[in-house]
Parts: sequence; C-alpha cells; structure tokens
Amino acid sequence: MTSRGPLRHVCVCIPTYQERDSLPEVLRRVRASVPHAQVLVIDDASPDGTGELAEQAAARDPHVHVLHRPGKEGLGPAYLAGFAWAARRGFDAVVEMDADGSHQPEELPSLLAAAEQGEGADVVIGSRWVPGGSVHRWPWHRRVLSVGANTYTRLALGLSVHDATAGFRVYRLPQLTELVAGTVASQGYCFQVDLTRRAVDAGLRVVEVPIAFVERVEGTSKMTGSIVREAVVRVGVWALERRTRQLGEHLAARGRSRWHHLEEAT
Ligand SMILES: Nc1nc2c(ncn2[C@@H]2O[C@H](COP(=O)(O)OP(=O)(O)OP(=O)(O)O)[C@@H](O)[C@H]2O)c(=O)[nH]1
Ligand SMILES: [Mg+2]
Repeated sequence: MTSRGPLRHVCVCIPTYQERDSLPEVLRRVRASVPHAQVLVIDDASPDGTGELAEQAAARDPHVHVLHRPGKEGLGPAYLAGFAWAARRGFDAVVEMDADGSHQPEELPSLLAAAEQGEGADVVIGSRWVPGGSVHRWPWHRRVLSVGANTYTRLALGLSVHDATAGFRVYRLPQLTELVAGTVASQGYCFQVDLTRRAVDAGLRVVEVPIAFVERVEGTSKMTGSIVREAVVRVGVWALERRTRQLGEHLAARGRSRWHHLEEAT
C-alpha cells in the first residue's frame, strides 16, 4: 500500500535557461505562497547570468538553493538532476514549475492540497485542459499545438490525462524515484509525457487540478521544432510498444483460456 501522508518537506524545482528577467519575481511569489517549502533553481549555465542571480537570492534566503549544470541539456536532464538532489535530502515531494511566470505560484497550495486531501495523489498535474483550467495570452497556433499534442498523446497512449504535456506538477518523492529509476532519455516537454505514462503504467494515482496558464511576458521561449519532433517521434514509439504489449497479453490470455477449455473437455 502506497503511503500518502502529509507533505512536510517540499522542494519546488525550477529549471532555468536565460530567465534573468522573470526569475526574481517568480522566486518572490513562490516564497510568499509556500513559505515552508524549499526552492531549487537548476540552471544550465545561462549566459545571461541567471545562475548568479539565483546565487544572490540563495545568499539572502536559506530556503533558496541553486544547482549549476555545465551547459544546456534540456528540461528533462535538468529535472532529473533536481529530483536526485531532493531525494538525497529526504524531501517528501517535489514540484515542477517553469521560471517564466507561466505557472502561478499562488496556485501551489491547491496543487499540494490535492496530493494530501481525501485519497490523496502520487502525482498532481496542474492542467490547462480540464474544466476550470485556462490559458492566457496564447495565440491560436499555440493553443492548437497544445490541444493537438494532448489529443495525439491521449489517443496514441490510451491515457485518460487531459494535459500530459503540462509542466506544473507535484510528485511524491519515493514514487517518483521509482519512476525515474530506468533511463529517461526525453529532453524537451515530452519528458512530461514520459513521466505521465510511467506513472499511469506503475498504477500511481494521478490527479489533474485546473490551473490558469499565462504566457511569459519576459524572456524568450525555448520551444523549438526539434522539441516538438522529439515528442511526436517518442510518443509514436511508446504507442507502438504499448499496442504490441497489449496484443501479446491478449494472445496469451486467449491461449490460456483455450487451454483451460481443452482441459475441462478432457
Ligand atoms: N535548466 C534548464 N532549463 C530549461 C532548459 N530549457 C528550458 N528550460 C526552462 O524550462 C522552463 C520552460 O521553458 P520555456 O522556454 O518556458 O518553454 P515552454 O514553457 O515549453 O515554452 P513557452 O510556452 O513558449 O514558454 C523555463 O523555466 C526555462 O527556463 C534547459 O535546457 N535547461
Ligand atoms: Mg514557458
């Protein structure tokens, strides 16, 4: 039985690449919204000095920490490094959150509450695409891309999650450590899809909570064509693997029931 007790030690992981204009305000709002939580900035040697800015914040505030990585490797590897950092320090849960202001720190308490209240959850996804969720300042083509990516993912992988690409999440740590024990090669936002399908396959309880997603005002997006291509290809491969596995299970079950009938008849 998985334990879903109260979350006393929470680490908010914020990956950054070139976010000097938005990070200070995001840090301020996170600290105000969840004062008990620790915050870890994971910076990939941003040339604009985001890492140094995070260091200055850490020097002023013992709740802020910085993990410096030698170069830009993508969102996935940055998060894996952050998860390992938090696991070594015995946190109960980690939060994933962008540094660009798209995820509202004021919604953190409701995400954490969803992990704790009632039956609780192992994974909480801050979802744009459930009733009550919303997207602000996105042009129509970004909406189409996100809805399209989520529809493709849901149909291809047979997931019931509505926002599998979302990057505002809570994970209980022991469960997350199991999920990422194997190789997680995904780099861009398909890292989020990868962890979603791993969580569902592992039988974890995944809950979606509506959020208001606001397009960044400062800095520039790191979304590229190759990040989208990575997601399309990887989701396609996972879908094939899943269907092949399901077919194998179906044939094995049919074989077993035929054998059973033969045994009964003799
Ligand atoms: N450490 C690290 N952080 C990254 C990397 N790429 C993106 N990030 C951070 O991940 C978060 C999400 O990146 P965004 O550029 O906002 O990408 P996005 O949210 O998918 O795209 P937009 O919707 O256009 O903002 C931000 O906090 C980025 O600074 C990376 O290679 N390394
Ligand atoms: Mg963003």
